[in-house]
Amino acid sequence: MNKLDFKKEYEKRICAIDEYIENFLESLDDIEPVLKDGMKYAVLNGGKRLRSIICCEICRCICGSEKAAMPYAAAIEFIHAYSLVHDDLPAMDNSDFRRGLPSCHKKFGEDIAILVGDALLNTAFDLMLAYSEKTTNGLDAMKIISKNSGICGMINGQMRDLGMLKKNVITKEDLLKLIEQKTMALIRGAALSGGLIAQADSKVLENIDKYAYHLGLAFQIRDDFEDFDEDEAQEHECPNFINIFGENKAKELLDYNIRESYKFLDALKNNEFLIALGNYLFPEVK
Ligand code: GRG
Repeated sequence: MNKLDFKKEYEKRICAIDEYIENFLESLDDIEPVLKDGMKYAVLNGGKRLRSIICCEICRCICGSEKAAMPYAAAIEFIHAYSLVHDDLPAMDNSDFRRGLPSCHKKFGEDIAILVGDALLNTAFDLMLAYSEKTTNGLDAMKIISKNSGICGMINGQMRDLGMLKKNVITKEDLLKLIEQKTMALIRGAALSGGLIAQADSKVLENIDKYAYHLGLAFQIRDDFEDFDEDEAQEHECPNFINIFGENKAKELLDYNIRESYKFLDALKNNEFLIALGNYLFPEVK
């Protein structure tokens, strides 16, 4: 897929997810307008839609349509958005900006931002539940998303992250364990839920999981390279792949994991868009 076609396809997919999310949120009645505005602000303003697109695209590669995956993809975006809203709060990462705009608590106040995060998480499960009986493997898809975003995944990863701040020595194993849950788990949940809804067999699901594992790891290393530059500017050092593994090793790991992710995509038919997505996110890895 050439760059121009990819851009068009990517835009198309972002629009489809945003339209679904917007229509869904609009259809909810009797909600305090500020709560709905906060939810829309947190989920719709910018963002790459990486996890939801992966969920839909994996489904499309296997069964030819992404339609059945859409409610799950939207739910994953809700969960991702809630995690960002809560992560930005003063009690967590204390970030004033998100996606180039004031973070949710800066725009709406801390009290409302906490409720916006809660509402996004709860709504994600409402949405998945509404489809779980009429979608083949819908319940399994919901379970994998729940597991990967909850106390066996993202929430525990965030807890480990908080614990790191109190540790004097952080090992490579500590960092990997933290990232596997905080960042990679939701990406794996997104990919696997798409595969489950497409009724992929266990061998295909294994390949999908490995694809998402390697992509998720590379994604975090890239994020750490970006944070590392910011941290240097702030003269304060957070534990990340660059200061724990060293710049060269971190770069080597990033390249290795992207190449591995492509290997596991080979097992999927119609994988052109996902390969092009990898090239777009990591243009330096050939
Ligand atoms: C509060 C339970 C809870 C969890 C927070 C996601 C997270 C856990 C923290 C965000 C901080 C961070 C540096 C995460 C690692 C990489 C990451 C998830 C970046 C943001 O994801 P993108 O780049 O965001 O996909 P967009 O804005 O494109 O949707």
